[in-house]
Amino acid sequence: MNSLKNSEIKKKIVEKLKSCNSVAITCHLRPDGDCIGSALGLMLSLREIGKRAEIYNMDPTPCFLKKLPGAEEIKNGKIPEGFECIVFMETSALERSGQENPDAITIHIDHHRTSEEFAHINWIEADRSSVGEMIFELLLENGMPITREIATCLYAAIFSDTGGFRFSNTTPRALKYASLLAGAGADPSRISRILLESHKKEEIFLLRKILETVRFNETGKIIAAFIKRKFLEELSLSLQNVESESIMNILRSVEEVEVALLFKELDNGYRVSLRSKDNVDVGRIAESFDGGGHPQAAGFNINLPQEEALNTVFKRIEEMFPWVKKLG
Ligand SMILES: [Mn+2]
Repeated sequence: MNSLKNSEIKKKIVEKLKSCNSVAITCHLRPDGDCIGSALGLMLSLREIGKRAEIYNMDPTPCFLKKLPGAEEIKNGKIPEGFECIVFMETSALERSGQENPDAITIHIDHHRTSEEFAHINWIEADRSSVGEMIFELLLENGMPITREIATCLYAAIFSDTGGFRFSNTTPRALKYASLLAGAGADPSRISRILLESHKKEEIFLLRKILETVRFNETGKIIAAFIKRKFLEELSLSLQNVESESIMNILRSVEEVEVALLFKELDNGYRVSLRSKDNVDVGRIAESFDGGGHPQAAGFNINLPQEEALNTVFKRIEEMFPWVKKLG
């Protein structure tokens, strides 16, 4: 029944997009590869059919994603008036876009299970690997253009949210779509170089500093590391330009580890990113701290000094998932 409903929603979305002359797309705050790639893919496809399509994000595009086709055209700031339709790309809630409630037809496309149906049309499917997969399906099923550039952006989106086809959301469907996108001109080797091998020299020195902060809980099943502001200052780096996914992957790569935590120091407290290996639902942990996310990837803010923050989060995870406290 749900899939029938979803296919009707998809039809409605395409009808709406086709009936509007101008479409603005906006991503969630701290945009990642999935929402940027998806927004670009949709923008470029709409332009192919003669629409005025633009992306307006409140937060800047991370450096490594600027190499994706069309990324140089992403605008920073509020969506100006005059767009007939606005697409919210995996923003979960209106607030997570940083935008104000617009006077336009709104569409919300997301794969977060805690997503709110705040738009006129909401297409939310929590079992999707990425919104990249959803946008590809939307274009494919409706005969919308999928050029080499569009395929590149959507492949990058799926690649990004599946951790390079390694996480448990790497479903047969995600792989099938990636294969179709490669067939449409996306270059897997080039895209993985863009997404995984675009580090600046300074980031290697930053990694050395971060690894010196590594801590484990007693059983070694939780690993945590810190990005302190002074590290960034010493290397003239800014947090938004640090590609932290590869740091998370290094933390996650320890055999016993079930949950990896990265504490990024803010003006007040820390932004905590969580990654898991299937057995711990980190989305639930983040929700318990008023954050959000997926079972494998989530985040929240905590306003406590370093040690207190670390102990509070360790304790919460051990309370919610008591087996994490047991050895073996
Ligand atoms: Mn996503």
